[in-house]
Amino acid sequence: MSLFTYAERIANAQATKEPIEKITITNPTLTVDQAYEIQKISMEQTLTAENHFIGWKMGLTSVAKQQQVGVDSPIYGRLTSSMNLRRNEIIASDYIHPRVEAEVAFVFNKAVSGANLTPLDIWSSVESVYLALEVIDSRYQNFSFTLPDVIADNASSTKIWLSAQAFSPYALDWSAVNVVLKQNGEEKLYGNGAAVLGHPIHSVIELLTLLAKEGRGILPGQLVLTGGITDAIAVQAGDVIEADYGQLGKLTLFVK
Ligand code: 0L1
Ligand code: MG
Repeated sequence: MSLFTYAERIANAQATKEPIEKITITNPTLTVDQAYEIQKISMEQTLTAENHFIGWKMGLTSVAKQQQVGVDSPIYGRLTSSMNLRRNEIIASDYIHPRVEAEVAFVFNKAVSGANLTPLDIWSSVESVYLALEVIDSRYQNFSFTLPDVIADNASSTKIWLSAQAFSPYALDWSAVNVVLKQNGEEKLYGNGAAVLGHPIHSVIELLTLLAKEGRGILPGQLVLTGGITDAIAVQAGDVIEADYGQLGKLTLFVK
């Protein structure tokens, strides 16, 4: 099967909400590079005048998630404008098995590129930081995949809900942010910014290192979702999900 065919199968699973068998069942030798190519093909096919590329997301940024998939490096996915929710609401039946996790997102106002940069190389390009809820939804049966599978599936990217308030990158130490993720008022998960590779800025360093292999970087205006501070929580119709970031505020997502 060609990489184009795999890209089509993933896009079809998303459109029909019929999960597919992971690619590595039939193609166990699928490489990480081939998987990124599948991601690129499938995501480029979604681009239109109304759905444009807005940035990147990092996934598998916590040790717990990496252990789950048996890897020691994070992955990236592509974000497009149609993923950016206009209201803090999703319809559960629009997805296969949606989950929600709490993150922080950086918006850049200057281009930055290169492998193995330091935090200092990056901070001057960050315009602002937003609190973020990410909705993820694997297009694979049982949310089960290997590393190449999940890369091909655009790192399970689905939707994003950002805080209305933009914070200065220097407002606080983003590794010290504590988040409580509540489901219908019940505290379900706890997280700390340090869960994201020690500090969310390290997630950007990893992203830039991965992008540098392809001669790419982050451009002005682009958004980077840095990775789960909390683990992801499975949601269903009727749920109200709240991420409480303490003094920074709260984000709420209604699941209809
Ligand atoms: O945003 C994420 O960390 C998801 C990365 C892919 C793994 C998953 O779907 O849980
Ligand atoms: Mg995430």
